[in-house]
Amino acid sequence: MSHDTLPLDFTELPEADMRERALAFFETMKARHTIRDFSERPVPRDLIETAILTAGTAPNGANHQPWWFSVLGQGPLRTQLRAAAEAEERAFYEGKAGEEWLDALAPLGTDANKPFLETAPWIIAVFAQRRGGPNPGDRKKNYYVSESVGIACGLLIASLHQAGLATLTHTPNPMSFLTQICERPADEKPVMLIVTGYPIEHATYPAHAASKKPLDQISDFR
Ligand code: IYR
Repeated sequence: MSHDTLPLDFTELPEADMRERALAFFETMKARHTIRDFSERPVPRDLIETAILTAGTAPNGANHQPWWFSVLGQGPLRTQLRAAAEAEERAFYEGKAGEEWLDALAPLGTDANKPFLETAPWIIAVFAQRRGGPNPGDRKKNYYVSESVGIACGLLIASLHQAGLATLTHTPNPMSFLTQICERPADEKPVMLIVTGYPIEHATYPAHAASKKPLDQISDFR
């Protein structure tokens, strides 16, 4: 197998510009907060397509791109999705979670009701492919699947936020019902739902989520 190369399109920036851009992106991302009250207002599909294309640029194992994004617009599948997810969530909140987990969630104010699963304009169900490859129809082993899909989800969320949309990651547990609803193969693992749309007017987010750890609590330099 050949290993051809291509010239990298790279323009070095003046240091002041680098700093300004890095800080501007930090400010942009700092303003993102998960919300749970979505407006039903439609959002153009091309914004979702661009976010998925952005996610698809994620670094990943052997460039096998081991992800699938199943997009659910408003409609009957969403009614099914909500019913299935809320059934899981009821079991979770009514005991399966355990006391420690429920205590950790208390400051978020979440419960088993997930109306946004039906009302938000778009939901992206993200799947991880254990097998695949760079080309359609490949059935090769994939590598670093959860790392790759995790990075892709981060880029997807950043793109949606940058486009001016609100986001929510949602992980009903277990999520196997997504395989049926999205008609995905059994060897693909549902990873998370990314809910997106406009926030309702005067939307809020939990104060608990506002505080982010300072640099010295999340890093060291040696
Ligand atoms: N999936 C549940 C519970 C939940 C768990 C965590 I960890 C969160 O950060 C938020 C919620 C739910 O969506 O309610």
